Amino acid sequence: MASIAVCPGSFDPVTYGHLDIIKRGAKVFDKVYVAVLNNSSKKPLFTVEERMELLREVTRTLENVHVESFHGLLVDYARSKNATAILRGLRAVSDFEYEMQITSMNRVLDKNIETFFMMTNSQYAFLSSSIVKEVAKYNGDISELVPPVVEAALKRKFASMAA
Ligand code: COD
Repeated sequence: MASIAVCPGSFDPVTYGHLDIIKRGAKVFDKVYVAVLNNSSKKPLFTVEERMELLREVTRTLENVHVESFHGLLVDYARSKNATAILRGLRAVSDFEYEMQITSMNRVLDKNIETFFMMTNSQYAFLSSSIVKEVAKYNGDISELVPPVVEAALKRKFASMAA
């Protein structure tokens, strides 16, 4: 039976930290669905379509990685893909409490879906989409934090907001 994992997140936008987890996950699982949360209660910088497009561009060479969006419960989406694993990244102790909460909740909702954590590559331990947006907003150098296509999209987004 093929091992199928879902790697869920907001990805607003995708960073080298996310990409590191996705690439490593793609070596472990037969198929990885990168699933962008479509949640109208949040106010993201990029639309779901824009976030998916950026993810597709940066994962283009990974044949077993598929980018989709989902709404509602993650476990329902995972079941719809026949996934038995949820893949998450862990940066620091500060991530732990939140991750423990959602992992425990998901386990209550579906005990057949296991969550797997990968420690971030130490060079990306400080990296988050929020920090990237903050630096990009004030024209700081983000070239080591996000792929070039994401850097360009951020520049365009902030330029259009300033216009
Ligand atoms: N290095 C390594 N990993 C990283 C880095 C980094 N620098 N930055 C982020 N990551 C990892 C995160 O730990 C995460 O695993 C993944 O990349 C995505 O990150 P984000 O920040 O985009 O994702 P979140 O935390 O916003 O995702 C939240 C979910 C979408 C998983 C959650 O809200 C959800 O499941 N919602 C659906 C509703 C539901 O089912 N609720 C019940 C369970 S609470």
